[in-house]
Amino acid sequence: MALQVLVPDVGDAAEVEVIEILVSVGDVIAKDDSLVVLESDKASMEIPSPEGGKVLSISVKEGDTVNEGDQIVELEVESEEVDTEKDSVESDSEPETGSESEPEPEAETETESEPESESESESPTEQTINVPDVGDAEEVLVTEILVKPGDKLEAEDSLVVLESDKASMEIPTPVAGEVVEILVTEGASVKEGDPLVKLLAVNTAKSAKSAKSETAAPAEDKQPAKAKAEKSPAPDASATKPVSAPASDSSNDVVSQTSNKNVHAGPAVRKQAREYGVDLGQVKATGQKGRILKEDIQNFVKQRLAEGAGKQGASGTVGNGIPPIPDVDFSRFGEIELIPLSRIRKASARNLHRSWVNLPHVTQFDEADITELEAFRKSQNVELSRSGQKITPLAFLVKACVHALIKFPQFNASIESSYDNMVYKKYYNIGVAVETPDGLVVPVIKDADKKGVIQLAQETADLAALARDKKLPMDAMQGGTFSISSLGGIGGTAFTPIVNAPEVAILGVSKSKMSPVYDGNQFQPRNMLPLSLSYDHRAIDGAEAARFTAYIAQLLSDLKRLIL
Ligand code: CAO
Repeated sequence: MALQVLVPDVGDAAEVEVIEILVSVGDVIAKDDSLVVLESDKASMEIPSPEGGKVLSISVKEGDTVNEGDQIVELEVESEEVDTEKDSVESDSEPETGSESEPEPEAETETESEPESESESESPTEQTINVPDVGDAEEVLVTEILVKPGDKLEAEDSLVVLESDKASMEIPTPVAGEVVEILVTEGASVKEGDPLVKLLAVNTAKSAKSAKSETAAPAEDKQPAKAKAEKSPAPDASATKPVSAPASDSSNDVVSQTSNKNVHAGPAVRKQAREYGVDLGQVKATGQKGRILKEDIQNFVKQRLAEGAGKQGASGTVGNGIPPIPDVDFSRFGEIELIPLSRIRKASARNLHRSWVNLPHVTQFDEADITELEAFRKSQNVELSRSGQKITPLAFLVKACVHALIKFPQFNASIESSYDNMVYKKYYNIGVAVETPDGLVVPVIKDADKKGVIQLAQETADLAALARDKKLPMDAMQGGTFSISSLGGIGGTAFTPIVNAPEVAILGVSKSKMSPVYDGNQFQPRNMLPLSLSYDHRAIDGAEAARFTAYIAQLLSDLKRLIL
């Protein structure tokens, strides 16, 4: 049967605006799923569905102004108990809608002491402003405190923002006066009748002004009272504090609060922003009339993560206090061309940057005498050439690394970010950095400890070919426990590779060359291979790294031990 869902009682507000439509025709929704967000001067509220069912039609559009009793949607519901009479539906949904979110100051705001008589008394009296009736919600959250001790308020100026599951609402003061004490903290749960703010109340706006001049702090006089600054078209305040505004800086406070007040967002969006620690004032709104949507918060978070930092703070730093590299308009100095970064290059840039800024890197250098190994390898290649196979020094390096990892398990481990545990891995998966036209990728040779040199050589060549053809499956790049970056085919004497976190070490290999090596009696021509082991100093001590690298060099120099 069809069920019309109507705009419920929306408190004091005669008209409210439809800010967001949260369902589409054809949607199947559950009871209490939110249908639309309505917004008055003081509150935004999600209107829940009184029943589960299918949305047959939507009678409003974003930007419409609606009144109590207007139809919002028509639902097809299965329940036989539903009363199709409009009045019944309306009253059913009323408690859920946060319709009490617009408090009626005179009726609902309790005071400790009655205001004095209606005469225009100049003598202020102390009053406590309590949490008014907040509708169905038993407890609501104090998401923002809009005033501070010393602020001079007119009647109806907002004191705090309260938020329930379905609505956020500003609580106004029923009387003019000066704030004496704030009796709640942000984040506190409160219920009807709980004290919010203690005021030195005066009965008329005129007398409030005269009270101001007696106690106003000089700095405050130059600034509009915070609540006044918030008299913007926006309905309610952002639920988060801007990161860059120090709490103690009252001038910053006023500015940031004011900017937050220009934010349009529903309770669910504000809740999400709070959970992510997002300052809504910094989020680009894509909803109607500049309203922030959930997607805007998600995009904001994604963008911040991608940037690895975010907007520059007051100290000229971002993220971990690292100054950002400014974007320069290079076209001012000459012709330029913009070429978008490949997906691989973007991903590797992010990974490398993350490792570089998070891990204290140290690089240990050594050399391996591979004279005999090279003679053996070349002889093997002659034999293998008939089958089209080839072994490069890299296959022996993988083998040597696996031996060393078995002997020094802390290099085949990861450190927990909590620093509680080291995670020792009992499998040996060696990542090999491969240069491709689109950027660096690191395919992984799985269970390298179970494979012989020829198989390792073949697998490396196959993985490199797949990587260059962009055909590497995702799982071929996962599960690595240690990495090797070989630039030996290209050149160089040494370099400092970046650890492929959460691994703790990476072996860099440069080009081997014949060098004169003193044997105690004379110089001998030996083929020396430069090794550069970068490691995460949080997980590995320098002495261990020196032993580990020396052990690899020793294995590469002693072919028999390596092959065994
Ligand atoms: N010293 C001297 N010669 C070496 C050598 C070394 N350390 N390593 C390889 N060579 C030789 C090979 O034997 C081969 O010689 P031949 O052509 O005479 O057979 C030649 O250099 C080319 O080798 P290769 O590069 O094709 O093969 P590989 O197994 O050594 O390396 C791979 C494979 C995929 C690792 C490599 O092609 C590659 O992409 N390297 C770049 C990795 C990179 O960019 N690292 C930087 C990452 S930032 O840390």
